[in-house]
Amino acid sequence: MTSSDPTPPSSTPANATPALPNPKIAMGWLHTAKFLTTAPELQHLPRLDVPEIAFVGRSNAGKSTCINTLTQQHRLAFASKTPGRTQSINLFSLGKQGVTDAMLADLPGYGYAAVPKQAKYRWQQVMGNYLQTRDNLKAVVLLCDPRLGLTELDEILLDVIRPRVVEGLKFLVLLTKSDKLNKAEAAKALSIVKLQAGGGDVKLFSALKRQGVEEVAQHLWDWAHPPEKPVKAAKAAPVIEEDEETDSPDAS
Ligand SMILES: Nc1nc2c(ncn2[C@@H]2O[C@H](COP(=O)(O)OP(=O)(O)OP(=O)(O)O)[C@@H](O)[C@H]2O)c(=O)[nH]1
Ligand SMILES: [Mg+2]
Repeated sequence: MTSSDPTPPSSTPANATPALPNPKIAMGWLHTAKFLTTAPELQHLPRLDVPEIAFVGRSNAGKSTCINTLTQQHRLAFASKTPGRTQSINLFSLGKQGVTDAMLADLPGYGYAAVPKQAKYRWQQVMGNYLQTRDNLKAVVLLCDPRLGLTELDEILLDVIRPRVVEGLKFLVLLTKSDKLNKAEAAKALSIVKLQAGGGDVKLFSALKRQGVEEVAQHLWDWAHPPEKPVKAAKAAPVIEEDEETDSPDAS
């Protein structure tokens, strides 16, 4: 390409069609969600090889509601006014035509003061273990009530997953219940949490007003369906003439 060439450089091969965002496809795919299993401990979870996307955050942040909104199913995950409603890891399978190609994981929330110390400790262990060792974990969505911002427990969670984020784990912070904020409050919360999240992706989300729903759906789809890496063309083997006297294909 010369400096006068108006075509910008592209990493997409000329003959490949780049995947365009299509929230309808993403929403249709999310609607296929089905309850798979519930597990109180990591060792009770089935080992899976499809990408898993975990929803984590404080109790009452809106994780289960977010899953229900994204999957367009009212009662898939148990949502409740009472904090601590989700007590185990719940898995929901996704995939069209009965072919499972991803999982959503709804995790119990943390930080609810009324939970006995023993249970809190047990849960921290389960969650830490899950986030550090779940092999097929592909992405983490951290839900946070913007009126609280990222709390100390959220920061601890960020520390736990940081090494995996460095290795490619996808990560998104959702500021939930954004319908409870006016524009100025929302903009302020967004910029504060962006700073706290160290430049990570942060979005406003409201199940009530459906803010951010399609955008988040698209993220989930993209994480579960990364573009295939182009297969490098095999280097053509040098042709060796039959009567050529050489014992090395590289000899010239
Ligand atoms: N106004 C408003 N309320 C919401 C929204 N999302 C969730 N809520 C409410 O927040 C409360 C908690 O929601 P859940 O989805 O159960 O929260 P959770 O994070 O799953 O809670 P745990 O399972 O206890 O960890 C419920 O009363 C929801 O109706 C939202 O976008 N807007
Ligand atoms: Mg829940």
